[in-house]
Amino acid sequence: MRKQENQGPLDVIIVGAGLAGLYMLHRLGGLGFTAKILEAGAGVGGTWYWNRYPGARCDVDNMFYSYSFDEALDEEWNWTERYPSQPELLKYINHVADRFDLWPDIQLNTRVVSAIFDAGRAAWRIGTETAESFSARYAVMATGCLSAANVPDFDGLDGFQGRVFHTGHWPAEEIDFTGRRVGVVGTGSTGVQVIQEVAKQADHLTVFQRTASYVVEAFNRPLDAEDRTYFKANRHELREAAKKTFGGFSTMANDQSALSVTEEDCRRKLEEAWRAGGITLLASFNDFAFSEEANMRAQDFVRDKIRQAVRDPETAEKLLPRHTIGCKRLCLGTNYYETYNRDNVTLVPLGDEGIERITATGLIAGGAAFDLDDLVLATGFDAMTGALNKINIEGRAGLTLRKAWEAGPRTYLGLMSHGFPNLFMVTGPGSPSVLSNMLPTIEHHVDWIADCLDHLRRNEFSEIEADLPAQDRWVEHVNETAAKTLRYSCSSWYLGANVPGKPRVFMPYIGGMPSYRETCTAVVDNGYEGFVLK
Ligand code: N01
Repeated sequence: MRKQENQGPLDVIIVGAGLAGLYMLHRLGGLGFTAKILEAGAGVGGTWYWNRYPGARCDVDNMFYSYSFDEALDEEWNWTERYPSQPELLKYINHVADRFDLWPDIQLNTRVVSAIFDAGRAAWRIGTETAESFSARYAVMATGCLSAANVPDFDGLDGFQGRVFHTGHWPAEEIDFTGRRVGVVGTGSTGVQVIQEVAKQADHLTVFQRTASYVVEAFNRPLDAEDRTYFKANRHELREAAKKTFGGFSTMANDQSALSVTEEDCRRKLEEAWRAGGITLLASFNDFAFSEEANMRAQDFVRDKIRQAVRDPETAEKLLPRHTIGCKRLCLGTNYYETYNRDNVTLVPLGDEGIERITATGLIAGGAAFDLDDLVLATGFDAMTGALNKINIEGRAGLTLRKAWEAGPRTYLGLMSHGFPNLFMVTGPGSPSVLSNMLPTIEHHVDWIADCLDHLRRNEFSEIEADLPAQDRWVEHVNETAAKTLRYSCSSWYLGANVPGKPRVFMPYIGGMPSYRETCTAVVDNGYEGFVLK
């Protein structure tokens, strides 16, 4: 193992070369800071590098899921589909790295395992899996909200003789399922995408479903020259309008209660939103997230869609979700429910005992044995805190982030955590992050951090830290805001409920992007209120 102290201290080490890390590097370069990205993967792209499973695509319209910081980039890039596929996104991200000459400051194949704060020098020492060591005054964790795979501890998994894939670590080479009996575990956003594709290839596909999901129709389509001309001519207005919405998505929300209209009118409006396609269905009315009665109207609407799509009534019944709609993230599909009309697809709802065990040749669930050649785990992520907690982060006086967050994450604005000076997070817990359109949200955080570092340098500060009382007030506000919604009524990854033993805390901030942006701006205008600058 190499043990190496790398070149002299840098201004900033960025961990992760996804959409956040790359833009951070670009901004810092523009400000004249010395910075370097350390990236575990063999390429850039983060989420879009690792999640290469068949069917992987973004479920946000490309116009709103692309960088907005550079006019020429927008002008020259031509998206080909409404929802970009993983290969197209990866090509775009590589193009960004080329176009802005980012490669010289990106070190690939470098997994960061530790980050230790040296209080005497007010600097971070970053250690890697191969015992390399880097030093920088600031560290920016651009490690992603959904990047630490959740691999359930299934009894017997190691003894399975077939192939096992986790969707979040999909191999780079093409995987052929022709003639094979494939089992997919998990029916969240990822499972839904992978199931639709594997069903077309496998000899037989068995889907093991713990919780039935609400899947809305994508209505994906190829884009033509007219679409592109429209977007390029109107992109500023479209993006500004999107920023004023709760999640930064394309649709202006309807500020009307679902209960203020007749059931028929409610259905008409939902049908209109359904036909438009996309996960903004629930923006059709303003109280789906707050009122169980209103929520039931949307639930019934989607359940009826499922009954219409699935020919076998018994299978349809098994596919009907029963939880609050929107409590778990809505999934996006293209004829997902119709997949269960195929002769080569079987749905197996899991009972309370779940998957009992994996055998050498398949698995046992509900007392029945299923023979499988391949097992695909679409079992999600240790979300929001997983990637950070995998790194041994030690702040002031040896305090570890794992210890500081053992009862759930504690941050100020999702940007910093008390006890960890000069360490920033991009879209950390306590920020809208995963409840919003990630790209504008990433740009917002990166701009905030870059401007902050510039401010510190201009004013000759060498240290910034979240103030404890300010952080406590923010955490309370984050919790109070979530408690007013129906988000505690299901077992979602937002609550950490998918990972055994994880504290049940609603991790993202659910106050909406517009008010969050205003708060971040006000904090700066008030001299970085709630932060201690030294
Ligand atoms: O993960 P998930 P995901 N035994 O946690 C099941 C984003 N995303 O990778 O619901 C059996 O949602 C689990 O069951 P349950 C998006 O934000 C975006 O699908 O916990 N089953 C569930 O069905 C999304 O929300 C895109 O009861 C087990 C599934 O596995 C987030 O990523 C595409 C199990 C996991 O679903 C995560 O989605 C894809 C066990 N032990 C994802 N453990 C875009 O298009 C878990 N499950 C942008």
